[in-house]
Amino acid sequence: MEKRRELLTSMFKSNGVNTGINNDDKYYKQLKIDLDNRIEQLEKLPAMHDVSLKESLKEKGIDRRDFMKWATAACAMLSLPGSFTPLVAKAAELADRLPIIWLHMAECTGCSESLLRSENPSIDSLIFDHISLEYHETLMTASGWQAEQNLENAMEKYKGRYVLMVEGAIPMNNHGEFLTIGGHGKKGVDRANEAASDAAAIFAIGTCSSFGGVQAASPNPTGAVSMSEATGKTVINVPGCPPSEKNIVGTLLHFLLYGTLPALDAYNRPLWAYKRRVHDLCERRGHFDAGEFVEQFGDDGAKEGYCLYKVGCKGPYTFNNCSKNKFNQGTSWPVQAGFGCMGCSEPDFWDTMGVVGEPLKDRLYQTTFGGLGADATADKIGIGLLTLTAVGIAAHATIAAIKPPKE
Ligand code: FSX
Ligand code: SF4
Ligand code: F3S
Repeated sequence: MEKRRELLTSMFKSNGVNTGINNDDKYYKQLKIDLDNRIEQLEKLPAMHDVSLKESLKEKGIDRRDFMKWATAACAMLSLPGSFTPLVAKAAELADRLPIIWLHMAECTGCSESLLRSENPSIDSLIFDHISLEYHETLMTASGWQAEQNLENAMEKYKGRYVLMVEGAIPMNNHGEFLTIGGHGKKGVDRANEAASDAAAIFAIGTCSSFGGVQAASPNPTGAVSMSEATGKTVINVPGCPPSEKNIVGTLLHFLLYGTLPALDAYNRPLWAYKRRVHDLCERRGHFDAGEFVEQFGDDGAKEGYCLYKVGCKGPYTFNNCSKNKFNQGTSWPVQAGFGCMGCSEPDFWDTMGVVGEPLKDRLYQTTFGGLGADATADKIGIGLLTLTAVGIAAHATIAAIKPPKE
């Protein structure tokens, strides 16, 4: 046990933030050496499960070929060259070497459901089964006092080495008493701070934990805030209401592989998942460019699969990889299902993205982003902060009427 402890501690020593953006051969050569070393270290740790990932995939009828196909896709998703596929596969197989504590705050549990609710278990959900999940309120069998005891034990046993994943926003009003958890009635804010103080890394899973989400929507009666605001810690945000299973498992895989924080955008979202707008890779984009829009749900344009901008799609303002990776094992995503993006991975989207089913178009949202407004923000972030190609929505004739924010 002591050996495991030492190894984990040395692995978690951050060697700086990996920028992940470098096409240089030398960079990838060095990266390969670093990741090989990291995998070697993980391999030395004792497995936490009796059944290996290979065995549990086999049991569910998933053969090696399918698994390697999945690893190839995961490799591309993490912006790694194809030659890293065996390393990604190995990291997934070693996922049970990393102790994870998963807390629920104020939320709907949709984030966990996103990962676990599929008719046939996906490779992503099987990997989630395979990780060393020391505590997860909705999945563990213990309840009441026993559950609380399990959490205390896990935090003590893996002090400084566990990964903390948090779902849900943290209510601060009434001294935090809008959320109490467990038999001892511990406040959510106290639990969050306690668990955060000894974590090796903190991931906010979902928009609620990342930015406050629906709980923090105006008038925010409970004073709900994000995990980073409640704890003052560096938190990697994996927003989406819910985020896709790919983004949740990808976040874990990235940490398994690198042991460091990923490259982040202005809102602490990993660039490998959130660097592009939903709009950039949308399958209806050709219709947007051609000015072919659904005017109302159920019309001929809807039957033709036209662009959903005029019926409220917020894809041009939203950074996420849904249009590329989709949900439920790549089955579908909101726009494919015929309903526009609601902007669910953006901060304060309930308050800033306007009416569901209506376009932002020339509406002005002066309260967001220092008064720039959401339209200006889409361009500013798209072109400026994240240096995307200059396909700002203002360039498109159909919405050229966007007005600058009023003084
Ligand atoms: Fe929030 Fe996650 Fe939305 Fe729900 O728990 S991001 S309300 S899908 O489930 O936190
Ligand atoms: Fe797709 Fe929405 Fe952009 Fe239209 S506005 S192309 S539906 S993301
Ligand atoms: Fe959310 Fe829009 Fe994707 S609503 S799930 S970011 S398509």
